[in-house]
Amino acid sequence: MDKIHVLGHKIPDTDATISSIVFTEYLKTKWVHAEAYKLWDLNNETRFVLDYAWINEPSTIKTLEPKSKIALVDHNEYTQAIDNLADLEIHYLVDHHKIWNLATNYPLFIRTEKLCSTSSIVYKMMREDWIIPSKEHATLIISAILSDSLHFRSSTTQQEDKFIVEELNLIASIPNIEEYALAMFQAKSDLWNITVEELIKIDYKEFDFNGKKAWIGSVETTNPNYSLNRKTEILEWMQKIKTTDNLDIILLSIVDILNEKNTTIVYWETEELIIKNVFWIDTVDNLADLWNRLSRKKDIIPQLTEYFSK
Ligand SMILES: [Mn+2]
Repeated sequence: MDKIHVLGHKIPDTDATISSIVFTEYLKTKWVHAEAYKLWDLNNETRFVLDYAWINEPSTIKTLEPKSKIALVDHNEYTQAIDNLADLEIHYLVDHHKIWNLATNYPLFIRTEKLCSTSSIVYKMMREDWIIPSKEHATLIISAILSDSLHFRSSTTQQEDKFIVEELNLIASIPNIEEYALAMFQAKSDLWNITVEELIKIDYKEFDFNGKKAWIGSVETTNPNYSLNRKTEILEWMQKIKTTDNLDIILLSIVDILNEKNTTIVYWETEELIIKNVFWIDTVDNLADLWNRLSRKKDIIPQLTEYFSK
């Protein structure tokens, strides 16, 4: 049987990586030949989590042979997927994002739910089939939930996600979830040796808003001032990226995890006007205070999508 390549999104984060690992395990219990891959290097938080759980990093691929069989986890948009997605056969999709431009010529398995992480959904599928995750995988799934929900701070968090963490910790036995989450966020905020370019590209996604090309970045951190103090250099890099990638919109949110506050760096007048029209918020010195809009997928993207569909 052909192998199913299980792929998370570009600029892999903790949930994309972990959902690809645990969904691969799920497929294996169904006697499906599957392997998880990542599309790029992992961030410090994901590395920390994999080390803690004693799990190896998936290997990296950039493209696959045409007609390769794949599973998409934690994304479904072309702009965020493996480069030659159009040449591949999508056999599975497990996700918790908006559905935008996915179309196939053949039947496939799709499962999406409004849970805070794709890993929560994979765990539900395991539970429905009476599959008990190993201690290592239970640790991973808890970590993905804590990461995507910013330890339940994000508006995407459901009661069900909290129950899943409690239930899985009977297996994982993480002594103190609060301390563990903080250690994860500190690993993610360990930015001292990275360049400004790496900083602004730490977690970005590209979107197509009705023909407008948008680049929406997010730096989730326990130390927002480190990024905000580099605003001038960041703006220079945003200008470069906007030109080279031919973008219509570029925004970078600095998300203060502990104080639950989003300060967004707004590149130029075009973006200022959008922020004003969409959120009724004025930009001062290239900074817009977006309050507690912590979640890109729920508090930013739907509003922008609606604005550009008019
Ligand atoms: Mn996710």
